[in-house]
Amino acid sequence: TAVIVENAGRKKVHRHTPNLSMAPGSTEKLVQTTLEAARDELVRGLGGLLDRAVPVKTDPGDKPSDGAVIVGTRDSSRIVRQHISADDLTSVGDDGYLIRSFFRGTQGFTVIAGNTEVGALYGTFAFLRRLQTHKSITRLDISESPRVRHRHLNNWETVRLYAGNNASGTGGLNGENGTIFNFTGTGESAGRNLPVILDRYIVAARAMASVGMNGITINLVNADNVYLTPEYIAQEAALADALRPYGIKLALSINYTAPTDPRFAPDTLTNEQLDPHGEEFRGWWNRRARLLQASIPDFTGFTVKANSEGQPGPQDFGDDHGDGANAIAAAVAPLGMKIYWRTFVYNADVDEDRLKRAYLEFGYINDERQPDGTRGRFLDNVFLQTKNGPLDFQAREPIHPMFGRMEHTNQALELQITQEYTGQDEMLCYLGPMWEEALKTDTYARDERGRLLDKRLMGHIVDGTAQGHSDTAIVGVANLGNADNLTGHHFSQANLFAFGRQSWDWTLDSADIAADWVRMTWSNRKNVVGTIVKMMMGSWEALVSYQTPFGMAHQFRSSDHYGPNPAERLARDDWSPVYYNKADSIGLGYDRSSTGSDFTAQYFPTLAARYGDIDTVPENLLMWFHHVRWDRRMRSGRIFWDELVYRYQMGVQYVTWMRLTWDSLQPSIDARRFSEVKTKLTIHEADAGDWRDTCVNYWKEFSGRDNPADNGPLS
Ligand code: GCW
Repeated sequence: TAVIVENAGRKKVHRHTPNLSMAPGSTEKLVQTTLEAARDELVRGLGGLLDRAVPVKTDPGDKPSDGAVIVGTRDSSRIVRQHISADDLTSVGDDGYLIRSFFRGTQGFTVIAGNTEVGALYGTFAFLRRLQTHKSITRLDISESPRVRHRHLNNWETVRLYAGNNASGTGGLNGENGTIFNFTGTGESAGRNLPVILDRYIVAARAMASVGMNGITINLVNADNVYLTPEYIAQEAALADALRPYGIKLALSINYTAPTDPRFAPDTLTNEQLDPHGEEFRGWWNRRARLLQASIPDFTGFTVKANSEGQPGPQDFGDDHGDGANAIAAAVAPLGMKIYWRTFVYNADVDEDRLKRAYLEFGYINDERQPDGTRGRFLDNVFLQTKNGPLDFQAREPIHPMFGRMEHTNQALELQITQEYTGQDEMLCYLGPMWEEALKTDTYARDERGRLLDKRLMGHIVDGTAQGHSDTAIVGVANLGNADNLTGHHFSQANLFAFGRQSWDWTLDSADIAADWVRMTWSNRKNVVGTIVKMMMGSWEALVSYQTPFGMAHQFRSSDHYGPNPAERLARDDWSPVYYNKADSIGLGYDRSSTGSDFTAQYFPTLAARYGDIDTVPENLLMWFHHVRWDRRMRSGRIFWDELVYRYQMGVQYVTWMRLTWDSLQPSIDARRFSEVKTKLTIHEADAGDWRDTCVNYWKEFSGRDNPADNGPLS
């Protein structure tokens, strides 16, 4: 075996931070070109997997040696030019790759080729993944390209960490797994702040590239303007330089009223000058964007949370989301940048039902007829970024009704990888099946003449094939932190991995993804793979069962979004668990059918009818759409109350089973990670029990019923 990479360092990527350097004592290496990164991955990966040193050749001579692996583009590599036609390569697009086996007599070699160097890097990782997961690497004829163009992380990171506070930063969401990028370098990390590059930035970049992610918005959506100051831009440029070889481009979250921040003096605007149609506002954003582009030439644009949860926005000045988004988009369009405008809005004046508000604030802008006869007011370089469900990353939600309804607008899907509402870094919860369920949900979308679309799963809407969009995006709220394993809980890595794979190809099976991950992370032994995959595949449904069964939503205590507090009443109705559970002596759940808020009418007719009728709504979404009588007969034959209690108990029992099952794996798992996961599972089991007991005891006050007889003792 040899690794052959011709001209790996030929096209030096221009660095904008002349003294870019790794922190002292680093084990990672800074590479300058993507082909250097691919070469290093092969050397490291093959060397480790085959347990022997693998030589690198830059000039293969006439014939590649037996077992050689050649990586490149037609431009960089003579062997690629000789073996892969331009047409074949063109068919996989910018980010795709081909992996092909070639034979000469008894000798063979493998060519990994991309149209671009990044494509070749993705192919390299895919090849290593095959090897690592014990799939065949002979007779390969693989052709792959992503279904979605922009596969980004949103890194909810604050300048300061709000330890333990869920609402403001990643501190609470990731538990002890604190902030990944180090801008301020105080205390222990003094001298280790950007522009110094820490190992973990490169590790994260490699992890992201290994599953095809190609962008990251580095700061929290409740944006601090400091990220737009020259001091920070210099640091961001260093980060961009370090991540660039891995195909990862930077973006920033911004605050709509940043132009009025005195920190930018003398370049500041007054409130009156924030008019989105005026030159001042657009000029300001254009100047900031140019400043960014001067240091980060491939800077991709801005993520905006506006008029949401106290963030300022165009509505504060009598303008709407279309005016605001288009103003900033127009300002940055000449620079090739995009705006990811979030639709996570829920202004209480819009409607009594929080779930209806986003569509009411955005839908009409999509429908609006334009002077040139076309429809949809949002500019082409605007993405509306929408969470998978209509509420807020609950463990099970119906799909957001805006998917399919925004046909004249570019839409980005936002998923939450960090487990804010799914156990944070304490609970083992594999989210692949949740995303698969959402992406493969039939929207029953129709065209303007009322005909059902052929391709109409949520994934088809997102990948553009349903309604003919060429610019497409999936964004994941990241769970990266400063823990050695990047994610805190070892099993949270699986969610980062799955996000990458599913944003590349949403049609993948989440169980297959889990199996790959287990093989790459824990072991290739059949019984270990089978056992861990089984644990993972049921873990999300178990969490749904002990937290929010049958479509119960948002019963989290407000202090940390981790534990339960179904009785909580907060200043805002729509933050209060009681608003969602609507517990009374009759039953439980929120009537959103035509007899209630009529939220169901926002779905296309087939889904609206299905969800709106208590007899046809899937039971796992029951309480999202209906107030369910305690004595309602469920499909199992049990009454709702009994089934509900049973479901809570089942969820907890699954966690007990996971804990015992993990114990049985001790001989096959290294001691450190075994005990770290074991500790987490013990906490997980206790906290799942707390969810069951707190919720069931509270519901009892309304149902007046006791534990069902066949349910065994609840503690
Ligand atoms: O899930 C909620 C979180 C907030 C977050 C908000 C959002 C950063 O509790 O912390 O704000 O969603 O998506 O904007």
